[in-house]
Amino acid sequence: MATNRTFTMIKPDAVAAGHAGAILKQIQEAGFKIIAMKLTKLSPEKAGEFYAVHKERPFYGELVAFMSSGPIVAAVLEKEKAVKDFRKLIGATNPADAKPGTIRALYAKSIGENAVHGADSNKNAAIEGSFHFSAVEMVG
Ligand code: 3AN
Repeated sequence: MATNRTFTMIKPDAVAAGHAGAILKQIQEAGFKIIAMKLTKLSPEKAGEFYAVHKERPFYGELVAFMSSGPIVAAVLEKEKAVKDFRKLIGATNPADAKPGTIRALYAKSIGENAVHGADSNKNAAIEGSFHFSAVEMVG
């Protein structure tokens, strides 16, 4: 298949700072097609479930508290090599290491409050997309 899908969230820090529009513009200009999208707010339970893979990491509590602290924008994106190219577009987890011009270099405050999430594999993109959207909500 020539195109594939990835999953993203614009995190509470970036939504609260009013950067959602600029980030979506950058995502679209990089060639990603939005096939599902919503503004939503995760409960601590839902955020804990979403980040269950990080349960043993020292920052898990902080991550769950932050991700449930305010509205987020969740979206499924489609493009050739979507997962890989989106990780490139968002930049390194720590904004201090993110390349100039990447979304995290432009908008992230810290390694914890780092503006956007991007799925790290095709498998996780599918799991995370269906965590937030039903099949009929994906209109690509
Ligand atoms: P990425 O989001 O780049 O895939 P992961 O999967 O290592 O990075 O981490 C998931 C999320 O956990 C990050 N987006 C970030 O919000 C948070 N996080 C990662 N490392 C730290 C850390 N050392 N301290 C606080 N939060 C962290």
